[in-house]
Amino acid sequence: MIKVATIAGSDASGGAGLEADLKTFEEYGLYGMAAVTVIATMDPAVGWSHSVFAIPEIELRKQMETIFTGVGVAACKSGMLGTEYAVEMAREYISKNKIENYVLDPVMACKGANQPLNPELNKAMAEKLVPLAKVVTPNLFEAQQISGLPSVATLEEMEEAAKIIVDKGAKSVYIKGGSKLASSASSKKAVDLFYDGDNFGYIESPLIETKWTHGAGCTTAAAITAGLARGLEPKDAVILAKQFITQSLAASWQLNQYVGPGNPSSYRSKKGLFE
Ligand code: PXL
Repeated sequence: MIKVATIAGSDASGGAGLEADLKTFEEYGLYGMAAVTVIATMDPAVGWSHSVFAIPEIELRKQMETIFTGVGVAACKSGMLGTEYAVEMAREYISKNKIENYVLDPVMACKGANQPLNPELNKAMAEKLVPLAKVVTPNLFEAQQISGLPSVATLEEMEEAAKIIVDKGAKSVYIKGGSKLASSASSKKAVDLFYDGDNFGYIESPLIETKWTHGAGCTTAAAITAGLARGLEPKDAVILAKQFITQSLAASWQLNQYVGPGNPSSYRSKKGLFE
């Protein structure tokens, strides 16, 4: 059995965070483990407003020991880290254990949750984790934050940001323009950019018009991690992940009046995956 891990927050509502990661790992036929960094909860009495509770450092370290020292992994990803000690600990365990297949999903805020940004934490991720990553998976906002560019909203700006992120030490970067890219509404395409320091590759899919996209970023990064664990090259892992998330969003559904996730089991049931 191929073992993989996520270092991420728990989303009590199940669509994002480590719950999305573990569901995705399962679809790829892998054995998934999780180090929980924070617990995110949503208050039904207050319009689904989010709270984030950080797991204390000592408990996080015990989970990292369990996973990285006690078991070992073929690949891992990080998602919402929430504290500077979680960033530092991810750096420590990924470098100490020489994890080559590390995917950094630089989660900076939940979709729709009016969470304050934490510039110090974002800076720590850029400095300590970007250099260790085989693939970094920012959306446009996160690409702008990591690159320091004033704006990342066009294909040209995505290329510029991608170069800066690879210059910071990442082996490759996958910037998700998705539905947010200025041109996507008119072109009806979700366009992303992959860059490995040599070539720019545009990865496109039909734009899936759905409101129910909760967990799409987490699922995409988990699918890339799983592809790497399965021995795919980064670009191939990204191309498969794009197909996986597109199918997942095509099968998205409404969970309650506030939110709806994709359906990560849809790709395998329709197209098969590593059978
Ligand atoms: O989608 C970003 C995200 C990541 N991780 C956790 C979350 C969310 C958004 O809800 O709850 C734990």
